[in-house]
Amino acid sequence: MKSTIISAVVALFLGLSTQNVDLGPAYSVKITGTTQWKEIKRIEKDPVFVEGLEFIDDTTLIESVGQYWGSQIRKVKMNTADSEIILEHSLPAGNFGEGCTKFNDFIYQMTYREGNVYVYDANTLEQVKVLKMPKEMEEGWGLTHDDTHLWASDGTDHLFKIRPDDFTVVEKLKVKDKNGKAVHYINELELVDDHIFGNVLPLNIIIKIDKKTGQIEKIYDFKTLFEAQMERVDEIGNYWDKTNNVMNGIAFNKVSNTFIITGKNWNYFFEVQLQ
Ligand SMILES: [Ca+2]
Repeated sequence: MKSTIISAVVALFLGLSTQNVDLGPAYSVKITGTTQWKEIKRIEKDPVFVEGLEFIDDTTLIESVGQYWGSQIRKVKMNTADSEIILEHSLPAGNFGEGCTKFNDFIYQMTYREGNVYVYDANTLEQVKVLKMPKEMEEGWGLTHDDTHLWASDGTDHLFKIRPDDFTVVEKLKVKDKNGKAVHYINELELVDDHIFGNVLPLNIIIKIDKKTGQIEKIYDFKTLFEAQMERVDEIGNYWDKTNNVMNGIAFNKVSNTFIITGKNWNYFFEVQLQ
């Protein structure tokens, strides 16, 4: 997710579905976390509206770009100090790109409220087919996968285990904190072994969720990375919005055992190690 106000206006203008998650309460949510992580380095990136991020090999990311203008799926090569787009594919007009993940030979990319799931050849990014978003999900937000299934978020307090062949839901997992309280607005996802990591809109935090129980085991606070990004705001121009351009994008590199973290219209991929 989401540029709330702008996309709501654009969605209205385009006559798109108005059935959606009410994001207003998200902006009053307060969740505190730990700073038990360390920054390894910063890598320059093209500032785009990141809605999905995942490594497909140890130096290449897939990145989903959202908004009702310029939505894309792309491959990004990670160099030592910067990054470069090596392949890109634009979505049809009126489709807002959301979570993306690679499973077997295909890359899946959800859309926000348009009901489409685009499936691409993982090598060429050519569109192979279009599936439909499941009726159980209110919207398309984050997407990741394990060895057998895809896992998605829809902006609520649930994660959805999904069949890769037809994108139907086989399990709905409620996410709750240590006091049993539901945690909503779960956004971009990353699955590592038995855990799913998720951004929570609009907070600059990442929650670590037990994939079997939905229990949140740890909450990481990355406010200082957001503050580092704020120092680059002048370069972004007038489409920078402190409320909307928050952290969104987690990708695990199993070779280095580190995570890449970024955000909407951020200038950096931050490489971090979680403890
Ligand atoms: Ca991810």
